[in-house]
Parts: sequence; structure tokens; C-alpha cells
Amino acid sequence: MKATFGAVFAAAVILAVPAGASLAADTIVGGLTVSNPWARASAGGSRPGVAYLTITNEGGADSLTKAGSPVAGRVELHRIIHDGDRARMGRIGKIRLPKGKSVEFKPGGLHIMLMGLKRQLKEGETFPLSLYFAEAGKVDVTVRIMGAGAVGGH
Ligand SMILES: [Cu+2]
Repeated sequence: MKATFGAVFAAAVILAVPAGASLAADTIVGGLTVSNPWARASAGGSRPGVAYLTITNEGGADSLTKAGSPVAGRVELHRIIHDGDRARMGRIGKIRLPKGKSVEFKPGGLHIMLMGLKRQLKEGETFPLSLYFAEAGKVDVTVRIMGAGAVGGH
């Protein structure tokens, strides 16, 4: 009886570990792997938020067509366009994900713009983000909020 109780307790402890570690884990759907989704803490309600992640495609060709999140009124896919010595950002309709390649969203390049934030993005918290792929369909990931000054920006 004592041994049984011990075994159950051990199982509960083991189960608790993946739940806590899952925030940093990759999300894998078919041939697609979404790694390290993160966002910068927002300054206030008026400025948009921005999120980054990496998508690796080891399956057939696909594309990211849109994104959505309950924390934002509207979510757009953006890129930075270099125009002479100036850089501005522009919206893109879809992002191609060639077979066997990784597409990295990062400060100064591709990014996910969170317009009309419904709540402040606070460092250390997380929020859900849905990615919509032409072939793979909807994939939900959890975005970690990093410090406001984290790596570059616009
Ligand atoms: Cu942008």
C-alpha cells in the first residue's frame, strides 16, 4: 500500500515537468516546426505590439497566410523594406515557406504586428497566437513576452 502511494506521487511529479517546460518547446504540425515565439513588452495601449518566431518547413511547400490573437484587434504580417538609407515596414499578404528551409521572423526583418492591443504585454507573461497556413491549417502557439528593450525593433 505504501509502495503504491509512492508510485502515484512519483508519476504526478514527472507529469508536472513537461507542463512547465512546454512554453519553450517547439510546436510541430506535420512538416512544420514553429520555434521560439516571443514578443517585446509593450510600452502602453497606443503602440502596436510585435512578435517574432522561426518556422522550419521539412514537409511540402506551404505558406503562412495570416495570424490572429485575442490580445490584438488586428494582426498583420509585416516586413522591413529598405529604401535607400531608410527603412520602413510594409504589410505582406503571405509568406512562402519553401520545403527544407527556415524562415526567421526577427527584429529588422519579418515580424508579426499586433495592432489595437487589448491589454498591455508585460514581461514574463505569455499570450496565444494562431498561425494560419495554406496547407497545414491553423496552428496555435504560446508567445513569451520579453523585456521592452529586447533586440532592436522599429
Ligand atoms: Cu510592422
